[in-house]
Amino acid sequence: MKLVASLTSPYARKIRVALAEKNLPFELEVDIPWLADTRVPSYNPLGKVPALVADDGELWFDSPVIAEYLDTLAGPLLLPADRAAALPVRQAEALADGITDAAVAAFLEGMRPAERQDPAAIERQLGKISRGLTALEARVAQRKGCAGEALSIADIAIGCTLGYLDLRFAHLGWRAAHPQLAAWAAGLLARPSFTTTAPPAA
Ligand SMILES: N[C@@H](CCC(=O)N[C@@H](CS)C(=O)NCC(=O)O)C(=O)O
Repeated sequence: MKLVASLTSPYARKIRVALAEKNLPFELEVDIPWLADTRVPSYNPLGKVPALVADDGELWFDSPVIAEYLDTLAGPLLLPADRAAALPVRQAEALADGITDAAVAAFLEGMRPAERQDPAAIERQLGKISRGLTALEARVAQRKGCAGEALSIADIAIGCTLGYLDLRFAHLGWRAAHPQLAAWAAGLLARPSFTTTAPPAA
């Protein structure tokens, strides 16, 4: 199978970590969807990474769907097979992905020429990040859908969100504001699946 990904995408990193944790072989095609010559739209009509080409030729996109597909293959399950048990994991994953969405939106707004930036739009996204991290910290403390004994897709999503904040928003100092989350994440981010997929320096 082939994964189409950029090396800085936190969503693509989710899948690279998941593939490593499941020990599934794959070919990595690096493609930056913002470049004029990108081939990403030929894999995903939405033009976003990650996209996965399965061995049977089926195309999968959106990281939660790809992760679910990987669970049909081999390796430790990232999502409980029982649908009710999977719900809190899905919720924690959505929370982490939502923080990533806000961070990406704030980063992109901040990349616009200064005179075209909307400071209120950036503040709005920063509010989502701050509230989201508080909610994540509570979930980790309660082991609600994440931070359990087995690594889940929610744990992976949280790690990738925090890694993206380190990459683009280190100045926000999320560790100082959320020490319990930081203490738990230290072990997570030290796993080989995370250290080998760390984004290149910004
Ligand atoms: N919900 C999607 C988000 C994917 C996404 O937004 N990827 C970004 C890279 S970080 C992208 O490809 N953006 C290109 C674009 O929006 O045109 C997922 O979880 O896979």
